[in-house]
Amino acid sequence: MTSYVEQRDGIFPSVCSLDCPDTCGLLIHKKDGKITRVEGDPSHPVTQGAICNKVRNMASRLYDPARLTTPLRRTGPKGSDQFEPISWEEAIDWITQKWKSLIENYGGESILPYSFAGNMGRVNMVAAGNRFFHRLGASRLDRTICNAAGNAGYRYTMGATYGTDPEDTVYSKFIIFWGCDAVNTNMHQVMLAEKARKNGAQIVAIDIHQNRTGQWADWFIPIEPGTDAALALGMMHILIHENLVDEDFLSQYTIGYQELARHIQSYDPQTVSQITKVPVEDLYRLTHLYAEASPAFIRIGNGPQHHDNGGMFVRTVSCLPALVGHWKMKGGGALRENGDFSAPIFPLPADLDTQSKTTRLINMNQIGEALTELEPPIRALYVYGCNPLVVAPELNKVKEGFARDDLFTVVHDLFLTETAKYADVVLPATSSYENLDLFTSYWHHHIHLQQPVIERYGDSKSNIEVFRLLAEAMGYTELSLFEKEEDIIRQAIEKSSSPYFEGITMTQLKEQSFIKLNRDNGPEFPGQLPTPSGKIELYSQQLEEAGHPALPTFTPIAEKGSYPLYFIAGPNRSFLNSTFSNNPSHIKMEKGPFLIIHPEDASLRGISHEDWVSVFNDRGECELRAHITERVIRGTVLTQGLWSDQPGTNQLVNTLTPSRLADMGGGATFFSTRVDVKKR
Ligand SMILES: Nc1nc2c(c(=O)[nH]1)N[C@H]1C(S)=C(S)[C@@H](COP(=O)(O)OP(=O)(O)OC[C@H]3O[C@@H](n4cnc5c(=O)[nH]c(N)nc54)[C@H](O)[C@@H]3O)O[C@H]1N2
Ligand SMILES: Nc1nc2c(c(=O)[nH]1)N[C@H]1C(S)=C(S)[C@@H](COP(=O)(O)OP(=O)(O)OC[C@H]3O[C@@H](n4cnc5c(=O)[nH]c(N)nc54)[C@H](O)[C@@H]3O)O[C@H]1N2
Ligand code: SF4
Ligand SMILES: [Mo]
Repeated sequence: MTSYVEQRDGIFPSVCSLDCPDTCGLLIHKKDGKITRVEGDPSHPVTQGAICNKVRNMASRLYDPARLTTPLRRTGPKGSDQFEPISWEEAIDWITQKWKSLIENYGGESILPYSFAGNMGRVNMVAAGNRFFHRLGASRLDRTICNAAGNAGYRYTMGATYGTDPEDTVYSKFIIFWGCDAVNTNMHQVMLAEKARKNGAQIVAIDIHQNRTGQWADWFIPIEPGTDAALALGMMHILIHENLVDEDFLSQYTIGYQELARHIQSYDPQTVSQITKVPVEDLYRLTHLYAEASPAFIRIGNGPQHHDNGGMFVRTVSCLPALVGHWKMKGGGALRENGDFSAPIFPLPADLDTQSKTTRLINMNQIGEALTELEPPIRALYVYGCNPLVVAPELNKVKEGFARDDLFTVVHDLFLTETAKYADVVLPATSSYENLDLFTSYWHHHIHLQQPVIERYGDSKSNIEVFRLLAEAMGYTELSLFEKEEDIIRQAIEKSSSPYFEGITMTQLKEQSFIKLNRDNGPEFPGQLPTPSGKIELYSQQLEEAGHPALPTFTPIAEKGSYPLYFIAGPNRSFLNSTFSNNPSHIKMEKGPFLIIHPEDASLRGISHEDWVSVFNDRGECELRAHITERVIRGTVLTQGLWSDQPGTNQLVNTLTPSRLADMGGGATFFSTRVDVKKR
């Protein structure tokens, strides 16, 4: 059969590779070998033919004239955009000579890979780099920038990131989007909730500003940043006092109810209302609607876990469905993520699993400190699928680290990103549409095979192709370092020890392009959970052993200090983190980075609508245009989108955010930032 790439015209199945929960099935339209249109696959049960605007316009990114076509060598100072083309042979030779000498003099731990989910393909994001850097003996990266605190918190309660099947949420009768801007960030959950609404469901959004999701919801509840655990504890207080709990469910499926019932006494509605600024009557109304719905569903967003107390927030909210017993009803429960259903499929191959020593682990949220303070120092970085000089916290420190003259940096990307400008060698990456890869979702249960649909762009290479070249030049001989994509994928799905993959074959996946995991094949849910007790842990001994309160608890966020405003810089609609922030087509859709500020906070500072303002704290400063609206609560300012630093701008929001770690999982605390604002 001719491959999709060889067929110059036609419509081909594909999958979105971006770090978005929806992992959409796509149809790629081609004419003369080039993509002319990208649409949602109408036959995909979750995508249902609908995709976001940013990916409908994917072709403008793929064919953006700024895309890299050859390897480059830096000729100007670090951070400049002065580079000259070199060949792949020269690039690989230079990198591996440098690494060999570093390994000989300082050991493999002097080298650090830095990567995240720019392309969610399991071969290119996970398997290839893990194998290669394990063989090299490099320092290990703790990949904590996204969801680490929240997932750690959820696991204390539920054992794994196992939540409601989102396709079942059409049966929910009461849906809470809790710190989740789903209209922008998880649009298919909105489509499913819309169906539920047609069947009588009510939709609530709890957020620090009335974003698009809050405007679409039936009821928007504004809350003080970082106080959500208190709100959930207040709900528990009312549920327990009014005996709205499901005692049968509690005795069969949970441990620690008696301890919890005593513990929540201190979270009476008045106290909780003072902490959260949610009026007492709203707290009662929310709790009653929640308990009386059959069933209720909570979509737990990523936002509130980007606070100092983010782990405990998720740990706490994830106890609520157990109190009312809604896990037993179709469409009831909660969903933080569902990634653990498809996670354990890429164990290290036997020929590499021979080293007894594990190397040092470096938290990616503290890359600035790691590069400027760590002993023995990191002397070389290999960055792929990630743009730390836009997305990592405490950017000025990160820049200081990347600017070190004695640091040898390689960046593999599709574009000359802010990070790539600090590289000694830049390598051009293929897009996911040029690769063979396996995709799993961290929200729904379908897995996808991406078969290459277009020719590679210029002289670009995929992550795994580069790792094979590097392995060869390093003189490594382990066969698993040279394994083909198809063999890695076949083994991952057909030899997986996961019950959810049982019966799925590569042949089937090639024919159908996506298949739903068999969730019912696993242990009974929520009957046999991977917690120490096998039950939902309202009381967690494990948490206590890790130095936290064993019961759900509210702890105020750490950063108070002398700056009067919270600063919350989250994602926007038209970018995917910093991806698209350098593409003129997508910048145009978004218009500009704005500072959203309450009228009273603006007038206190003499700021008018559309004024340019400086947002500042001890870590740095950035400049944004003020948008005055009552949709944001007083005392909090916010901005949306991780904008690149276009010439003449000063809009890198992470200049202001702290590299302090959250309470659990080494997670990031982007949203626990304090600032002040003044007219520029
Ligand atoms: N269009 C688009 N989609 C995306 C992304 C993107 O960049 N653009 N990024 C993807 C990625 S990597 C992720 S992790 C997800 C994230 O998507 P979401 O899960 O929606 O998380 P965020 O957008 O980070 O934050 C959600 C909301 O939390 C609110 N928030 C902040 N602090 C608090 C608080 O203390 N309490 C409450 N209740 N709310 C608070 C913010 O105002 C925001 O509206 O989206 C993915 N999808
Ligand atoms: N202030 C603030 N900061 C945040 C957040 C926030 O809400 N607020 N969100 C945080 C979150 S949740 C996340 S997940 C992170 C995300 O941060 P990142 O993981 O850095 O995500 P992107 O900014 O999308 O950058 C991905 C890069 O990978 C490149 N890429 C794409 N495909 C490939 C490929 O196949 N190979 C290679 N080598 N490169 C490829 C893209 O071109 C892009 O430059 O940002 C975090 N930073
Ligand atoms: S970014 Fe999300 S919503 Fe848009 S196409 Fe990709 S998976 Fe679907
Ligand atoms: Mo993320």
